[in-house]
Amino acid sequence: MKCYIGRGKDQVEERLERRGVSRRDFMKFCTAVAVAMGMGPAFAPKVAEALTAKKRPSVVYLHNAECTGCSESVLRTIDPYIDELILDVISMDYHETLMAGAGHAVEEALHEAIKGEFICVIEGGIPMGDGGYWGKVGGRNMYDVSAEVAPKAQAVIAIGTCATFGGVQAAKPNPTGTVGVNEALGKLGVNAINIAGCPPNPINFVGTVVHLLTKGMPQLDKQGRPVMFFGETVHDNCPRLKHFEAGEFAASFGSPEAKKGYCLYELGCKGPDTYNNCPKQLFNQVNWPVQAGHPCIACSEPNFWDLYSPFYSA
Ligand code: FSX
Ligand code: SF4
Ligand code: F3S
Repeated sequence: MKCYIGRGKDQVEERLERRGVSRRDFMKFCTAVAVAMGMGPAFAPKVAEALTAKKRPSVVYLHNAECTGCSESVLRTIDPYIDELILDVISMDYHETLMAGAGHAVEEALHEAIKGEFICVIEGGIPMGDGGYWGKVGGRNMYDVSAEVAPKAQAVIAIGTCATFGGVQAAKPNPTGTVGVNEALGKLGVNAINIAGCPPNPINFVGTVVHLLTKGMPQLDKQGRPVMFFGETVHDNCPRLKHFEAGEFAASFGSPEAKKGYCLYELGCKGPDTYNNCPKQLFNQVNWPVQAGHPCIACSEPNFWDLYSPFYSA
């Protein structure tokens, strides 16, 4: 999957156009990324420049213990072009679930990719129990693969709550001893940027890559999450907030009150405790859980399966 390293701006734009992504669509996407980064629309040309630069670091994308929902979130978008856009603007050189190749050929591709400069993206938690027996890729356990690749990277991005904090497989009793990337690899000097969320918003991932390319390491919160995306709670920006403040709560799903936009707190909403930008950066720029009538389940917080369940009670 050697893709676009060394390709110039014109080639990238030409390629996008062949796939039905006009310059206008591309700039719209760059504006959305710029706004999500808190830089304002005027930063969009810089985003475009970073994503179409002649020499971009390649991305090596590893999978560990998870559901692949993070990759799905990046790829299964309502606008058919966005997946092409993301794959075309990022130089994705190795991705375990998207590569057409298999076996020794891809093992070689991985070893080639990590000889140069690259950003390592890790999706999924790392099973540490029983000597790492619970998850293997190419005959090696997930810890060994990540421990070989991540310390060589210019930057490491943990994508999704499984990679950041362990996620669903780390929920009690965590039979596989799964932990997040920083817990597993911190002792090797890895300091991953945590793009939390189950799944995370793809804009937060692309925005992080753009930040690394244009301004270096973003400012992180105590949980290792970029403040530009995780600096405010879901509750802070929720369109139902005025009803919360007025004491207007929906008592059941699908009730007239729920439809009128009343607050979902009594149905279990964890928005007040959850740092994420969902209300501002809708998924696919279309919708997000609370707008669709479902409480926030704190999916971008550490140990949310244990700490925030049951999900449907206050
Ligand atoms: Fe799944 Fe990613 Fe959740 Fe985890 O997501 S959407 S279980 S965060 O690692 O694939
Ligand atoms: Fe806060 Fe949730 Fe109510 Fe929105 S629905 S105002 S996030 S408690
Ligand atoms: Fe997750 Fe809550 Fe957003 S459940 S997707 S952080 S609304």
